[in-house]
Amino acid sequence: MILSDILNDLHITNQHQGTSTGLSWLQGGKETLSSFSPVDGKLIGSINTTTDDEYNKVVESSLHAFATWRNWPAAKRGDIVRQIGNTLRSKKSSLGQLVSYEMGKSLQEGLGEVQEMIDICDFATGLSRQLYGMTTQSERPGHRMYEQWHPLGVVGIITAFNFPVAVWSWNAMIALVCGNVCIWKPSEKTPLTAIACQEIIKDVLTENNIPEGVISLVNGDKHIGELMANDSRIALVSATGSTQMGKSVGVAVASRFGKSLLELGGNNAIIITEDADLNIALNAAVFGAVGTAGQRCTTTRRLIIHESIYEQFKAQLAHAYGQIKIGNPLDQENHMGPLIDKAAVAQYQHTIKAITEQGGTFIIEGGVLEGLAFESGCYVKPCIAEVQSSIEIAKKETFAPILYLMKYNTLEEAVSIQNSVPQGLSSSIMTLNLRKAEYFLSTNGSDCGIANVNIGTSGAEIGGAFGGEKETGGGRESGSDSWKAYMRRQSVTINYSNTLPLAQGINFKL
Ligand code: UN1
Repeated sequence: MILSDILNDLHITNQHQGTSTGLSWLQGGKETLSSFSPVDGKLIGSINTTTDDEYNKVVESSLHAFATWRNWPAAKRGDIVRQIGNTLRSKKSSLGQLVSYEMGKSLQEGLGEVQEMIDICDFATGLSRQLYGMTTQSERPGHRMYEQWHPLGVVGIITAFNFPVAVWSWNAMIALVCGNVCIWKPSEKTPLTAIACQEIIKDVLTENNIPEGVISLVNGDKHIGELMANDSRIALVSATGSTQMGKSVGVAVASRFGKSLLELGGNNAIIITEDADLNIALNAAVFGAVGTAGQRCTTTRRLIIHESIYEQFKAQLAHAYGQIKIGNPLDQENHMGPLIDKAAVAQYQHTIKAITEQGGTFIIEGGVLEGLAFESGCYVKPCIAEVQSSIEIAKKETFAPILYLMKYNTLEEAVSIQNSVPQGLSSSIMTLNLRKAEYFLSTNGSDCGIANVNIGTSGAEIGGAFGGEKETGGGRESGSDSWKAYMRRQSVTINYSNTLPLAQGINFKL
């Protein structure tokens, strides 16, 4: 990878403005944000962060753009999203490499993330010719009732470092075809991939004479996120990140009667039954636990294994962990790259200590890797601990490759262990037994937003509604009818008779 070639292809420099109202880049304040790669610790570039003044300019320009954009036919808006998808196709390699270098995920996963963006563009383009409302029967003669959907206005999108580009696109592409305008606040840990995305769309916007302010970017720390959460000009705030962050955003938005869409922490488990295909279970567990170095909200954190196959599976897992290659994620030989930064490493170490203190036993030890290849200080070993399902630390989400093994006897017990955590994002069962699979999917089964059979907990396709229950926040993004979160519903009743009958048979005469 030659960084300068990639930055050139993406039209970004290593000294870039960090605020855009769609077509123009604003000056930025004195504060700069530097992006260091967790891969080698090197500075990739610095940007000027958004000032409060600029933030206001961006919101004003968004409101202005909304007045025009909402009147574009949805299919025409879809055509813009189609063009964005095509540009992403041509930039997939460069953007995928930059994602991998700035965030630290493997190149395959970096490319996969850009593919996820392309997929959502296709989905949103098709959706732009749908956005269906329903009709219903009126109780009154000569009346027609139906539902229609209108855009909300300005949609604020706050994203996390772990999916620095895809999660923004799930929100933005759907919001756009629905007729909204978007303001994106990316993670301060991955500002350059965000700038690259803004540059990619800028070309499409310019070529199509799109009003300034349809897709904007603001950059900075949590202060900018707080401005958005408290700003009544922003109709919907869609936030992805920790439960703690989501709680403060959710409360602030609710206190001004705004809408929020929260996609927060997960603590995802795979139940491995005695009649599972153990090869599938093994691959799913390893990818789920070490993929993205354990930094997906869908990462597999807990394996709940039937006691009759527990020892056998444990041995297979330990053997598989022995094969994992850790190192520069751009080298396709490696399975796992670094954690995002040293604070994440400290959190990983803290959790390892807590596991031992709370009675867990490591079957694969963790530790921070040292040496020339790991000089960023962000590389850690994926580890596995055997624990009692009730220990406190296993109920928390640590964004790191730490996997807990737990034993169960009955399926009811396994499901109850799975559901015993505060989070409710993704879940999975490995079984070739139809009854067990259906029990897991029944009302008595998994309480998560995502429930998979013979698939791991991560790697969802964009076509389903993505999100989870409980402390995961309850929001749904990307596929299915998630678009409804980006629109307001209007119930319409039309009287085409020549009298005015009242509902509920009320008699009112003048
Ligand atoms: C996230 O970690 O915030 O299902 C999103 C998955 C990916 C998205 C993860 N498609 O693992």
